[in-house]
Amino acid sequence: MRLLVTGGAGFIGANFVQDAVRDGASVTVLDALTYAGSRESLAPVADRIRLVEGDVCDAALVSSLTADADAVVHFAAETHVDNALADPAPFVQSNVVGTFTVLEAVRRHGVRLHHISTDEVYGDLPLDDPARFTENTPYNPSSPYSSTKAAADLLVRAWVRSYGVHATLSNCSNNYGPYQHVEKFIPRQITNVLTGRRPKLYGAGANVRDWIHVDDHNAAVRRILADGKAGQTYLIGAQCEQNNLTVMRTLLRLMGRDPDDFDHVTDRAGHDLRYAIDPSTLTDELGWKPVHTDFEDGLRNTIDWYRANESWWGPLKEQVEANYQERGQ
Ligand code: NAD
Ligand code: TDX
Repeated sequence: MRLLVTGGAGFIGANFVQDAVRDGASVTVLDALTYAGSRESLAPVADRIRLVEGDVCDAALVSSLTADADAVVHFAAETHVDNALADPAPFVQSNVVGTFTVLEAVRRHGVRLHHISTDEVYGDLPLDDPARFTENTPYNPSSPYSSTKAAADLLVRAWVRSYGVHATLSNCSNNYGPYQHVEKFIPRQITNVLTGRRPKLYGAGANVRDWIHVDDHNAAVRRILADGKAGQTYLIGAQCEQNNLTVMRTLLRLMGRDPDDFDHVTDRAGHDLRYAIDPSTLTDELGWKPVHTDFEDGLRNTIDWYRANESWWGPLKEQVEANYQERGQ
């Protein structure tokens, strides 16, 4: 299969591309190589892919690459909630206009699309309620990031209904694993410890996230690409709800530190309380199940990866922490 993978030099995209190449796919990556994208994340398969540095909003480029593909997997986006709060403009451009551009290209060339989205489009859930997100939960995004992802999802749904575009969508919970940018919660805390900084927890740390290993997310995407129903949305999650305080203390314990050796910092504006996914459509229809079900084991392997790959994340760390410091975080 010839795949065009947008955002394939980012965290989830690079892990996806590495797996897809090992499975025998022929892969072209389109990535703008923003601060979040990196050629090094594709180094293990560099001689077996085509990496095109370009913007997903460039209609002529996206159209010509799409014409040569059997399917497009669309990961490219601005992804960090704190950055969106500081400056939402690139989020509207890359996430909304970028998805529009991809949709017009797949419509023109009759190419299959899988659109990657997030559970954050559903807003948040109360802490003291067992309810989880399903495919029928109404959209209710809270942040500039999640509202642009929601807008993108709605464009995809409209292009399916209005133009018969052959697209599937997936909304996944919080990913962790190798190659995640050090701006995000888990790698930030690991690399804070590794560089002698104190880890930083927003507010009291009561907010709950539903964690999934990136390889389980990507395995689900491959199942959907193979057998997903056109027009269908699939929720991807590994049923691993944890509050941030617990994750912080677990990381510190696994790294041999005192579990309370961290700072409480200014909370995120509009901070979503809880995300939780009911993945039963995916498990019942497509038989997908997560493999990395031991979260502590997954965290231990992730810590080991960051310990062994300082050359990948080291050059990013100073700038990220300078930005956080400016925001009091
Ligand atoms: P990331 O920030 O690590 O990577 C994003 C990639 O997209 C980068 O390589 C960047 O250079 C590229 N990009 C950004 N704007 C672009 C543009 N205009 N043109 C071309 N390339 C551009 O993000 P990630 O965590 O790998 O997320 C990938 C996708 O998965 C996103 O759509 C995100 O919304 C979604 N998602 C992420 C998570 C998570 O926990 N990280 C969970 C659910 C869904
Ligand atoms: O230093 C920190 N301290 C802290 O307490 C950081 C960076 C985050 N947090 C908190 C905020 C969140 O409650 O940890 C939680 C996770 O934060 P992020 O890693 O920024 O993830 P989140 O905001 O939940 O969004 C992520 O999951 C859904 C991805 O960044 C999105 O792209 C994805 O759609």
